[in-house]
Amino acid sequence: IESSIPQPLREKWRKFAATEFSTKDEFQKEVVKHVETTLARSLYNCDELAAYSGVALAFRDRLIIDWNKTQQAQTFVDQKRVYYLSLEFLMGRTLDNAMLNHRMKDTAVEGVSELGFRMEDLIEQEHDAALGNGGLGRLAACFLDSLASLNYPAWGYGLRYRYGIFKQEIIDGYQVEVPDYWLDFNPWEFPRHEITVDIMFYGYVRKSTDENGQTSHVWEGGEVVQAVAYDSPIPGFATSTTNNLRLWSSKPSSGEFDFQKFNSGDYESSVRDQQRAETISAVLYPNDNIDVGKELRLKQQYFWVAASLYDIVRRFKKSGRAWSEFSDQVSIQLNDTHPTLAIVELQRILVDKEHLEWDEAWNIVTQTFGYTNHTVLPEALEKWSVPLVQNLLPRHLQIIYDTNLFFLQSVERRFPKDRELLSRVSIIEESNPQVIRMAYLAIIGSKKVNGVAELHSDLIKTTIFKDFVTIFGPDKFTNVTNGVTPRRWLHQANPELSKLIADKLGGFTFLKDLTLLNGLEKYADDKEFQKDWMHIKFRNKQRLAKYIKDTTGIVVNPSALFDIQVKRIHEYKRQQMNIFGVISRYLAIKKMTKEEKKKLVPRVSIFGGKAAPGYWMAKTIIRLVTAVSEVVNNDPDVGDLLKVVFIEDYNVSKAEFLCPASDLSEHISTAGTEASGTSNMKFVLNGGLIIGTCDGANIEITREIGEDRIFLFGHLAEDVDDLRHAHRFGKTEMDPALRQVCDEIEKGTFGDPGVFSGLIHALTDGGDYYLVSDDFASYLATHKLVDEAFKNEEAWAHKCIMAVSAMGFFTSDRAILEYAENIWNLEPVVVA
Ligand code: BZD
Repeated sequence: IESSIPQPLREKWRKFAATEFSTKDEFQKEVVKHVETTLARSLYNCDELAAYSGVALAFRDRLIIDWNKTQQAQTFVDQKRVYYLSLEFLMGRTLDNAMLNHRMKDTAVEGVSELGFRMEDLIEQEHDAALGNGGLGRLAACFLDSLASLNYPAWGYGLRYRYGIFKQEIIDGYQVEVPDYWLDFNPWEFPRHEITVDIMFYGYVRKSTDENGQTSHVWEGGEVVQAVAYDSPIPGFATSTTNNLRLWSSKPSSGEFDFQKFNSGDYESSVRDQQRAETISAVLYPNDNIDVGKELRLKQQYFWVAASLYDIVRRFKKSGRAWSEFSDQVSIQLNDTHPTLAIVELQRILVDKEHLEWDEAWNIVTQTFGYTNHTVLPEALEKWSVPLVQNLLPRHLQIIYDTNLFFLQSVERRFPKDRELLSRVSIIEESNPQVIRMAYLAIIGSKKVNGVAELHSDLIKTTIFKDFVTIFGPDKFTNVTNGVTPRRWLHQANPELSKLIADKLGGFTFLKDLTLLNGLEKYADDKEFQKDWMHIKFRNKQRLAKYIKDTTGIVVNPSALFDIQVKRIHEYKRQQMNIFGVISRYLAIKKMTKEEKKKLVPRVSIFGGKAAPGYWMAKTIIRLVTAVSEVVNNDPDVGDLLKVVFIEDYNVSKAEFLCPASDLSEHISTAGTEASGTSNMKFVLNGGLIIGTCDGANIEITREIGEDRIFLFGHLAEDVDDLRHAHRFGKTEMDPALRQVCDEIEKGTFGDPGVFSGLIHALTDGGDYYLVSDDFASYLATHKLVDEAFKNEEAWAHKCIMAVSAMGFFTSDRAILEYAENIWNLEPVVVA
């Protein structure tokens, strides 16, 4: 308030308020101004990077104007805001999205072309913001887009990693990790050096008693690190609403960086202190769906959570409301268990700092949080060792113990004498050392818990969280099926298809109401439309073929069936089954007569994805793919009938040209293991069909688009336990086709078989945990059906069009509306 301009002077300010460019000329003027002044370059010295920067800065100015307006409007109406806490935001590039959301891309394209540049080339200059691993991080990014597009008052909170997910290089067929330093030039972020929070670690807890005899806990004597805010504007599509993504960066707190040491010449130790502080936000952990339990990761979690909560509470306190109104003003969504400490931290603030009674505080806490679960895989469920937490966050451990005590007491009252139940639901697992089950803490501290697809939400209720359904009742547990933003994943990634659809539907309104796609149904039989449709697919495939040629030297035929599996490499996602299937096809081709070959549909099998650096099996899968590609692509018996490609460094901007270029994509996880999957949605939305298991969102996709427009195969989730049991205790024979594949690998057809022995072992003595052998026959048979179907281009086009027309459900707008209505109780704020 003190920093605002006095009332009588404001007219002057308003007179000179910044304005948005709206014509090509105004846009060009802005670009040239930024190149010449902000960048201090000139028309004699303007390469593509400088031109990109000029364009980005011109659009950034527009975003900022809307961003300021939005923040003022949201503060003025003083309604509830939602805060999305996520350790990952996999944003990808910003410029193209900003131009499209502002509906100014055509103007800008023309504008830069007159200045001597091609927009495609400028867009390519931008580094991906890759602060995430995979689906969970990308979901957070899609949700931010939808929140802004639907005018919801929402902030994202995360960490500003200096290094995002590593860059993947393939060297001699193996993955090599290279650091991703992305902050060299990032026009989209604003350092807020004045917005800082001091965060404490370690130390001890002292009990103090005040004059009224009230005791309270004081946590002190620890090490302090400073959090600095960096803000990025998040524009909505065709609206002024521009929300904020606030990422925290760590540095030594002003008291901590020891000037004494520096002054006395002990530079090294003073620099070490600085580095220790900066390490917290230095690097994104590159593991998805595996919990490693490192102290630095816990530090990251607390650092980010504590800074965010301090900020949220500070904003609430400015409103001058009573604490009882906190959860009317604030909803906090926990993206997986990574921010679960926020529950403990809010309780600590309310009890230790604001001196509320425990129960009153706990009521506020449990009305504020929602928890989204993204996995049932036991190895991915976070557990922190008690001694680790005791040392790093001694007061938080006390609060966790008290929370657990009160919770177990209430369970005991309702289910007397059920010791088993108590030990099953305790937040503390009695292992050695004891560990804290973060998911249990998240459930107990939240109002609602949701899974991310129907099957997944059912599974968590009947398996890992079953006891909590008994205790809290079924209404606490709900489903919000994931979605993807059609702005980035259709309009931006596939502009020609978006335009074709808009021509039929009478404009681009479908981008904001995706159910309008059902208007395409009536054109599914239209031969002209089918031709246009397939022609766009062909051009997208040509573009990918060119990329493959340029980056790998492999020549692929754009008329072949493009079969794509791109996602993190994981045994449960079964890329191994895919490459075994490719080998099987290769062996079949080797035996074919000329006549048989003529009838075969040519295929290009495309793989892409990163393996966690410590995940040896995943790395071996990559090595097998590259080994098979070397053999198959150079075998003259095969020619165009089969090509195998591994796309290096799969990321968001590569997904943007891969999704539009698939005929078939693979979503083939062992049933019951993939919580939802979101690339399945992106591929279908872009007019590709999918081969998949009855898992995650595949099931709902099938329900929406119809069974004959998807290639489903394999066992069901309900069969999995029995099948695993049979592998462990019975005598199971390996599927004969898979046996042949293994024999071929062991013969050395793809190089030293020792390299792949782990993969073979997993199928045999390893008990085939992911049921590759059980599903293999049905997988191969289904691929045969795909081949047959692809031969009839009209029927194929019909399927694709019908599928797209039924994809309206899978927009992230629908998901966000469900969160807003069923979990957050959030109303939009329209910005004038
Ligand atoms: O979340 C993914 C699931 O595996 C997908 O099925 C689902 O569609 C998406 C979105 O809900 N989970 C992840 O991506 N998980 C991680 O990346 C992750 C990262 C760190 C620690 C644990 C998991």
